[in-house]
Amino acid sequence: MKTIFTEDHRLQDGKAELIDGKLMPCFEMPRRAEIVIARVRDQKLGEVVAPERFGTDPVLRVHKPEFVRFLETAWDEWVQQHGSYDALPLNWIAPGMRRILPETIDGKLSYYSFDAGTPITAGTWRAAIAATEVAMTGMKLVKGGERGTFALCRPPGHHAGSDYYGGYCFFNNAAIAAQGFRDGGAARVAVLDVDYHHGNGTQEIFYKRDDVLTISIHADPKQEFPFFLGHADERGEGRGEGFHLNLPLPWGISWAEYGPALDTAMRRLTEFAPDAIVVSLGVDTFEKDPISKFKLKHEDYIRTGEVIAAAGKPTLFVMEGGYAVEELGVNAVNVLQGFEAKS
Ligand code: FKS
Ligand code: ZN
Repeated sequence: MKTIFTEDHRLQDGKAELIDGKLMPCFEMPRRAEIVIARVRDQKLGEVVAPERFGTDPVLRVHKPEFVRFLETAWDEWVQQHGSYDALPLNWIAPGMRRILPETIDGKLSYYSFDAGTPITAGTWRAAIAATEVAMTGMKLVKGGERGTFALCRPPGHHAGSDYYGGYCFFNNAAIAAQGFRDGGAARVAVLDVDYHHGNGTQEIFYKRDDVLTISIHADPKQEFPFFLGHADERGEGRGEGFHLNLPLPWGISWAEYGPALDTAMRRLTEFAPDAIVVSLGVDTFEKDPISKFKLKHEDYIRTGEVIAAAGKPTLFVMEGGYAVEELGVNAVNVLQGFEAKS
């Protein structure tokens, strides 16, 4: 299996995030991708290729132009106002308030974000664009006939909505690739999100559509970030009704509960008969993940890959979360090797 990777991910290197009431070193760090690419090479998974340039066109297919422009200029506006250190928002809209775009950078950060865990840095724009190009290059390879391809994206993407960022995500790499498959001629595309956290951005982007089936298996939002989306009764809207599936699971579960949820997801996915699958591949479901509360083990990732392969569809894996940094490579590559074993 080919892996798409670029060193440009290093340009996103935030100092701190607000977590558990403390300003702590960012869990979403460059070393994450370095560990994964090292394991890809070590296991001889396949060729590692650099992304092609796509620019902002594919990004604008799923994100609003004013949001894209905001991210392009946010760092410069922040530096002008405050100086050269990471930008974090401080407050957000509440029901009854009005979502009117403020003129100042602090207001714009609040308008376009949903948490204080996602610093905008000097290199955020370039790293985030590079990650979308990694996903798009992977999409092109799968479209060209590859059975499976790994887009080693960083920063991740599944929390980013059509006009907001947060949860370490700026652009929704998986959604951009899914839309890329559609624009490249696929009639139906499925996005399967196995990250521990609900893929709220992906859900929002495709919620009213019946051409992209979205499925997310995640920690119940009654207990876990992002809290305000990801419940089981969210099934899509309008034409999209029945084309979104949330499978929330409680804290503490292991493969005994996860396996059946994955089977349910794959049954719905197979019934949809997509031309391609995009997997939002988060491995923060791991038992030793420092910010998560599922209990999956190394071997469960092999099983996950096998189960996904059984659908028999061209598949693009897009890297999302995972914070047990030293074990990220093993877990992510286990999924890919499980997939290859059953392809
Ligand atoms: C825990 C607070 C959690 C933010 C968690 C972000 C998770 C990001 C992710 C992604 F794939 F996008 F990277 N704060 N007490 O893993 O879903
Ligand atoms: Zn996650």
